[in-house]
Amino acid sequence: MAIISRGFRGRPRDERHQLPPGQYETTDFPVLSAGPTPRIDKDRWEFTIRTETGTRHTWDWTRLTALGSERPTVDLHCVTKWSKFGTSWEGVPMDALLEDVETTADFALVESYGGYTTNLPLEDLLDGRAWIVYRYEGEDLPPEHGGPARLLVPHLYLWKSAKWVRGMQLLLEDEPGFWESVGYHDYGDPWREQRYQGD
Ligand SMILES: Nc1nc2c(c(=O)[nH]1)N[C@H]1C(S)=C(S)[C@@H](COP(=O)(O)O)O[C@H]1N2
Ligand SMILES: [Mo]
Repeated sequence: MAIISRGFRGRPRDERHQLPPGQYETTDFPVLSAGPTPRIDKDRWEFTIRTETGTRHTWDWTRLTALGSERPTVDLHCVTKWSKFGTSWEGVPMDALLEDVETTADFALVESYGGYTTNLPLEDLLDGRAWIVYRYEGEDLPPEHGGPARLLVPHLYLWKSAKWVRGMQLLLEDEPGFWESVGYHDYGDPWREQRYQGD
Protein backbone atom coordinates (compact mmCIF):
# COMPACT_ATOMS: atom_id res chain seq x y z
CA MET A 1 0.00 0.00 0.00
CA ALA A 2 1.24 3.47 -0.90
CA ILE A 3 2.22 5.87 1.84
CA ILE A 4 1.06 9.38 1.09
CA SER A 5 3.02 12.16 2.73
CA ARG A 6 0.82 14.89 4.16
CA GLY A 7 3.47 17.51 3.65
CA PHE A 8 3.64 16.89 -0.10
CA ARG A 9 3.94 20.05 -2.17
CA GLY A 10 3.95 20.66 -5.87
CA ARG A 11 2.94 18.49 -8.77
CA PRO A 12 2.38 14.88 -7.79
CA ARG A 13 4.58 12.54 -9.79
CA ASP A 14 2.62 10.43 -12.18
CA GLU A 15 3.69 6.81 -11.90
CA ARG A 16 3.06 6.22 -15.59
CA HIS A 17 5.95 8.49 -16.54
CA GLN A 18 9.10 6.43 -16.77
CA LEU A 19 12.56 7.38 -17.87
CA PRO A 20 14.17 5.09 -20.45
CA PRO A 21 17.78 4.04 -19.72
CA GLY A 22 20.34 6.85 -19.98
CA GLN A 23 17.73 9.65 -20.17
CA TYR A 24 17.09 12.61 -17.82
CA GLU A 25 13.89 14.59 -17.41
CA THR A 26 13.62 18.18 -18.59
CA THR A 27 10.72 20.60 -18.58
CA ASP A 28 12.18 22.67 -21.42
CA PHE A 29 11.33 21.91 -25.00
CA PRO A 30 14.70 22.14 -26.79
CA VAL A 31 14.70 22.84 -30.53
CA LEU A 32 16.82 20.43 -32.58
CA SER A 33 16.92 21.07 -36.31
CA ALA A 34 19.59 19.97 -38.76
CA GLY A 35 19.02 23.01 -40.98
CA PRO A 36 17.06 26.25 -41.31
CA THR A 37 13.39 26.31 -40.37
CA PRO A 38 11.26 26.12 -43.53
CA ARG A 39 8.17 28.35 -43.62
CA ILE A 40 5.21 26.58 -45.19
CA ASP A 41 1.78 28.12 -45.47
CA LYS A 42 -1.18 25.88 -44.65
CA ASP A 43 -2.58 26.94 -48.06
CA ARG A 44 0.41 25.42 -49.81
CA TRP A 45 0.94 22.50 -47.45
CA GLU A 46 0.42 19.00 -48.85
CA PHE A 47 1.09 15.52 -47.57
CA THR A 48 1.71 12.74 -50.12
CA ILE A 49 2.01 9.01 -49.59
CA ARG A 50 3.67 7.26 -52.54
CA THR A 51 3.34 3.50 -52.58
CA GLU A 52 5.80 0.91 -53.89
CA THR A 53 3.82 0.79 -57.16
CA GLY A 54 4.04 4.56 -57.63
CA THR A 55 0.45 5.34 -56.67
CA ARG A 56 0.13 8.71 -54.96
CA HIS A 57 -2.34 9.76 -52.27
CA THR A 58 -2.30 13.46 -51.44
CA TRP A 59 -4.02 15.45 -48.71
CA ASP A 60 -4.15 19.21 -48.53
CA TRP A 61 -4.73 21.02 -45.22
CA THR A 62 -8.54 20.91 -45.51
CA ARG A 63 -8.64 17.21 -46.31
CA LEU A 64 -6.15 16.36 -43.58
CA THR A 65 -7.97 18.16 -40.80
CA ALA A 66 -11.31 16.75 -41.99
CA LEU A 67 -10.08 13.24 -41.16
CA GLY A 68 -10.85 13.76 -37.50
CA SER A 69 -8.32 14.61 -34.85
CA GLU A 70 -7.14 13.02 -31.63
CA ARG A 71 -5.42 14.59 -28.63
CA PRO A 72 -2.58 12.38 -27.53
CA THR A 73 -0.62 13.20 -24.36
CA VAL A 74 2.76 11.51 -24.57
CA ASP A 75 6.32 11.46 -23.22
CA LEU A 76 9.13 12.47 -25.61
CA HIS A 77 12.59 10.91 -25.61
CA CYS A 78 15.41 12.54 -27.55
CA VAL A 79 18.60 10.65 -28.39
CA THR A 80 20.60 13.59 -26.93
CA LYS A 81 19.25 12.22 -23.60
CA TRP A 82 16.48 14.59 -22.58
CA SER A 83 12.97 13.30 -21.99
CA LYS A 84 9.91 15.49 -21.60
CA PHE A 85 6.87 14.07 -19.86
CA GLY A 86 3.20 14.68 -20.57
CA THR A 87 3.29 16.74 -23.77
CA SER A 88 -0.15 17.26 -25.31
CA TRP A 89 -0.81 17.43 -29.01
CA GLU A 90 -3.63 17.47 -31.50
CA GLY A 91 -3.47 15.73 -34.83
CA VAL A 92 -4.66 13.03 -37.17
CA PRO A 93 -3.72 9.42 -36.50
CA MET A 94 -1.62 7.89 -39.29
CA ASP A 95 -4.13 5.01 -39.32
CA ALA A 96 -6.67 7.38 -40.88
CA LEU A 97 -4.32 8.30 -43.74
CA LEU A 98 -3.12 4.76 -44.37
CA GLU A 99 -6.60 3.25 -44.21
CA ASP A 100 -7.31 3.55 -47.92
CA VAL A 101 -3.76 3.02 -49.11
CA GLU A 102 -3.24 -0.33 -50.77
CA THR A 103 0.28 -1.57 -50.14
CA THR A 104 2.38 -4.61 -49.37
CA ALA A 105 5.30 -2.45 -48.24
CA ASP A 106 6.95 -3.06 -44.86
CA PHE A 107 8.90 0.22 -44.61
CA ALA A 108 8.35 3.95 -44.81
CA LEU A 109 10.81 6.69 -45.66
CA VAL A 110 9.32 9.89 -44.26
CA GLU A 111 10.17 13.19 -45.98
CA SER A 112 10.08 16.77 -44.76
CA TYR A 113 9.96 20.19 -46.36
CA GLY A 114 13.61 21.21 -46.27
CA GLY A 115 14.90 17.75 -47.21
CA TYR A 116 15.11 15.87 -43.88
CA THR A 117 14.23 12.18 -44.05
CA THR A 118 13.81 9.37 -41.52
CA ASN A 119 12.86 5.71 -41.93
CA LEU A 120 10.78 3.32 -39.89
CA PRO A 121 8.79 0.12 -40.27
CA LEU A 122 5.32 0.84 -41.64
CA GLU A 123 3.72 -1.03 -38.74
CA ASP A 124 5.16 1.50 -36.28
CA LEU A 125 2.94 4.12 -37.92
CA LEU A 126 -0.20 2.07 -37.25
CA ASP A 127 -2.40 1.04 -34.30
CA GLY A 128 -2.66 4.47 -32.72
CA ARG A 129 1.09 4.92 -32.32
CA ALA A 130 1.75 7.78 -34.75
CA TRP A 131 0.07 11.03 -35.72
CA ILE A 132 0.48 14.04 -37.98
CA VAL A 133 0.15 16.74 -35.34
CA TYR A 134 -0.56 20.43 -35.89
CA ARG A 135 -1.29 21.72 -32.39
CA TYR A 136 0.89 21.65 -29.28
CA GLU A 137 -0.38 22.50 -25.78
CA GLY A 138 -3.53 24.04 -27.26
CA GLU A 139 -1.78 26.32 -29.79
CA ASP A 140 -0.88 26.01 -33.45
CA LEU A 141 2.41 24.15 -33.68
CA PRO A 142 5.19 26.77 -33.90
CA PRO A 143 7.51 26.59 -36.95
CA GLU A 144 10.61 25.76 -34.89
CA HIS A 145 8.88 22.62 -33.56
CA GLY A 146 7.75 21.57 -37.03
CA GLY A 147 4.69 23.67 -37.78
CA PRO A 148 2.43 23.69 -39.62
CA ALA A 149 2.55 19.90 -39.09
CA ARG A 150 4.97 17.24 -37.95
CA LEU A 151 5.02 13.52 -37.47
CA LEU A 152 4.74 12.32 -33.86
CA VAL A 153 5.98 8.80 -33.11
CA PRO A 154 6.56 8.94 -29.36
CA HIS A 155 7.51 5.29 -28.83
CA LEU A 156 10.75 5.88 -30.83
CA TYR A 157 13.51 8.46 -30.28
CA LEU A 158 12.32 11.89 -31.32
CA TRP A 159 14.46 12.09 -34.47
CA LYS A 160 11.83 9.78 -36.05
CA SER A 161 9.20 12.49 -35.48
CA ALA A 162 9.92 14.44 -38.67
CA LYS A 163 9.16 18.15 -38.44
CA TRP A 164 7.60 20.00 -41.45
CA VAL A 165 6.47 16.63 -42.72
CA ARG A 166 5.46 16.50 -46.38
CA GLY A 167 5.02 12.84 -47.16
CA MET A 168 6.40 9.35 -47.21
CA GLN A 169 7.47 6.67 -49.61
CA LEU A 170 6.32 3.14 -48.87
CA LEU A 171 9.11 0.70 -49.63
CA LEU A 172 9.56 -3.06 -49.89
CA GLU A 173 13.11 -2.69 -48.58
CA ASP A 174 14.33 -0.50 -45.75
CA GLU A 175 16.21 2.66 -46.73
CA PRO A 176 18.06 4.82 -44.19
CA GLY A 177 17.05 8.42 -43.60
CA PHE A 178 19.20 11.43 -42.70
CA TRP A 179 20.45 10.43 -39.23
CA GLU A 180 20.23 6.70 -39.88
CA SER A 181 22.71 7.00 -42.77
CA VAL A 182 25.33 8.68 -40.54
CA GLY A 183 25.37 6.09 -37.77
CA TYR A 184 22.19 6.47 -35.77
CA HIS A 185 20.22 3.33 -35.08
CA ASP A 186 17.90 2.11 -37.80
CA TYR A 187 14.96 1.59 -35.40
CA GLY A 188 15.66 3.80 -32.35
CA ASP A 189 13.75 2.23 -29.44
CA PRO A 190 14.51 4.33 -26.31
CA TRP A 191 13.61 1.45 -23.97
CA ARG A 192 16.31 -0.71 -25.57
CA GLU A 193 18.61 2.32 -25.80
CA GLN A 194 19.05 1.93 -29.54
CA ARG A 195 20.94 5.18 -30.11
CA TYR A 196 23.58 4.15 -32.62
CA GLN A 197 24.16 1.38 -35.11
CA GLY A 198 25.15 -1.74 -33.22
CA ASP A 199 23.32 -0.78 -29.99
N1 LIG B 1 12.54 18.04 -40.60
C1 LIG B 1 13.23 17.76 -39.50
N2 LIG B 1 12.65 17.02 -38.55
C2 LIG B 1 13.33 16.73 -37.42
C3 LIG B 1 14.65 17.17 -37.22
C4 LIG B 1 15.24 17.95 -38.25
O1 LIG B 1 16.41 18.38 -38.16
N3 LIG B 1 14.51 18.24 -39.36
N4 LIG B 1 15.33 16.84 -36.07
C5 LIG B 1 14.85 15.65 -35.37
C6 LIG B 1 15.47 15.52 -34.07
S1 LIG B 1 17.06 14.96 -34.01
C7 LIG B 1 14.77 15.75 -32.92
S2 LIG B 1 15.43 15.42 -31.41
C8 LIG B 1 13.42 16.34 -32.97
C9 LIG B 1 13.44 17.62 -32.19
O2 LIG B 1 12.16 18.18 -32.19
P1 LIG B 1 12.00 19.60 -31.52
O3 LIG B 1 12.95 20.54 -32.22
O4 LIG B 1 10.57 19.93 -31.67
O5 LIG B 1 12.41 19.41 -30.07
O6 LIG B 1 12.97 16.60 -34.29
C10 LIG B 1 13.34 15.64 -35.23
N5 LIG B 1 12.70 15.99 -36.48
MO1 LIG C 1 17.45 14.39 -31.79
